[in-house]
Amino acid sequence: MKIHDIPGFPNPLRVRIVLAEKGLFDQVEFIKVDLPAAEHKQPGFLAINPTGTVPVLELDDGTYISECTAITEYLDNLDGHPSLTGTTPLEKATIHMMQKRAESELIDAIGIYFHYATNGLGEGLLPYKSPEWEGRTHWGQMHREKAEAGMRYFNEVLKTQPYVAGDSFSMADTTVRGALLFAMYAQMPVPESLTSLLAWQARVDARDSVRRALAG
Ligand code: GTS
Repeated sequence: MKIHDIPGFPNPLRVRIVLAEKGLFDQVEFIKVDLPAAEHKQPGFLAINPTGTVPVLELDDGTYISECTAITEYLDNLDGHPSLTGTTPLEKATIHMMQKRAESELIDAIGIYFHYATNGLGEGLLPYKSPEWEGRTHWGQMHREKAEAGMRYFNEVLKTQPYVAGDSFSMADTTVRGALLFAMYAQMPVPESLTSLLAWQARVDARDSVRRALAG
């Protein structure tokens, strides 16, 4: 298997944590995609993921799977013992619900803020981020506020349970962790008042898998 991504980046981190959780980190080949140079917006990459985003999983038979949730489902179920995506109908539904909230309210919102209201990844990618659009900064700022509200929401969730989708570490936690990495790059750190979210981050960062994935 191959993973097309770039180390140290937020959405790639989500899948790298999954690889480490499943003991697969050393069994995949990582192929670096140059995001600042907009390699992911060129025809060669768009042929493997028309959405133009990383990460992408490439299977040995040439199948390409994009979207962190889809990649996670695949990797988690390979050994027949899913540990990150749930086993009962209720677990599966809850994990997907919470991870979707983490995408929409946090990681995607931070991404929009980063790419539209700041310099983002710089000149190479700017042409793909609507540089002529007058409303782009305002739109970006709106998403920063959305992400700040998302942080407050997850802080409330984590007041009453140890992990984002309940009692166990799951795919939903990988999404929130990726989001907080993105928040750091976007210079919107978690406010000190959100103590449950910060305690969760410390707890999650103590996991071997997360340490490994953060190391690149
Ligand atoms: N929903 C996608 C997924 O789950 O894979 C999101 C993927 C995504 O947005 N990836 C970012 C990307 O490729 C990488 S990162 O910024 O999170 O590290 N962005 C490219 C771009 O041009 O915005």
